Amino acid sequence: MSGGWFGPMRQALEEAEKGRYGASPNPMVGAVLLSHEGEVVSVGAHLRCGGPHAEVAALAGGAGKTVGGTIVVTLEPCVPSPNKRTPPCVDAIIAAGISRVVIGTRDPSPAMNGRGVDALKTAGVEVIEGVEEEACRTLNRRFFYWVATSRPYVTLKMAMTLDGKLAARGGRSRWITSEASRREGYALREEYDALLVGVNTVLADDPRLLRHLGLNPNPRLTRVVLDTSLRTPCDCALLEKYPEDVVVFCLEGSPAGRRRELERRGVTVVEVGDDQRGRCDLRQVLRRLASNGTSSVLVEGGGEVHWSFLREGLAHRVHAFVAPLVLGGREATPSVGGPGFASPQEAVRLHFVDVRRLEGDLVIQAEVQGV
Ligand code: AOF
Ligand code: ZN
Repeated sequence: MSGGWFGPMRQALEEAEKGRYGASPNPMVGAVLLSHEGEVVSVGAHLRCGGPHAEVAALAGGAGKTVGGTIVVTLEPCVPSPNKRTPPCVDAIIAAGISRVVIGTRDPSPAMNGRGVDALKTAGVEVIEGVEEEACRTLNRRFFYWVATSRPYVTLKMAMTLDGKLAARGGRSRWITSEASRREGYALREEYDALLVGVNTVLADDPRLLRHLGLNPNPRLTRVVLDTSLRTPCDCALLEKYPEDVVVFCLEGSPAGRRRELERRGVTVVEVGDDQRGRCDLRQVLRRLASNGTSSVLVEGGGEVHWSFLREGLAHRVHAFVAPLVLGGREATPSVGGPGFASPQEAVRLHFVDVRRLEGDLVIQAEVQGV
């Protein structure tokens, strides 16, 4: 029976993609409205957090043709809840006289899970579940992970030479990869809620860590520095624009004077415990970010930070740009530093999900196994 809903659900999934840059930390959701006769009447997507939900957008486009119709939606429609920014979709669906709702996957949020389905059934609406469920869950893997663990989904972005170096001996890294690769790297910034670097990257590269492409309706995002002893300079490029979006994590007992200086610039300074190796405890860092609405983090170096995330099992994906260059040098910065593992058996295992050529570079996307 659910086979007949495959086509409209694929269309709803395509619609959902329109929210890729704006929906977060809400999930991406798409909806297709079919008339009583089974014709596609309208479609809708959740384009930006705070904006109309996919079902409401689809219903708005089908005014006058909703009675007795079917709405096909990638995620279970929402019910009233105290923290919501918009009115519940279930009410809008019932008020529009829809007689059937086809759902890709349930909403994992405790406030929603199963309640949308129950409310619709109670109102006499037919509910069909689990159409293209895997694809609907994969689409929002970050949202599902964030809801399940109260930690953000983490991707490591690396721009390296063929011999795995992020920078030459002496620290220079501009530019290793092609312009097209750098542009794809910038596009990633539009998709994640937060960017994160180690203080050594701030000191070596002086990055601004801004969104440059305008793909996301929100030009601002959380920018995070891991800085155990508060060495972030107040005159760094990172603090030139939107310093109030910057969060610096340091160890307890960091210099109070430095803390005050940064806070005067508008920066949020957060003390966390140490990870028993003298660095900030990443679990505390991630929990704190998640509780402030950060569902995904893009880590942009350096090698020591990459190592910490991988060793702790807190990185989920690697997006690597590999340039056809060899820098060599045992002092050049490796893409993953730290002490390393003692044997291949201990190595972090990944699975290549996409490998592409891009203007002379290779782009490799890999998922970390077992996290
Ligand atoms: C839907 N359709 O298109 C989306 C849903 O703050 P609000 O009002 O935007 O509600 C956010 C919650 O609604 C979000 O956490 C998730 O549980 C659900 N998202 N639900 O029926 C949509 N984006
Ligand atoms: Zn909704």
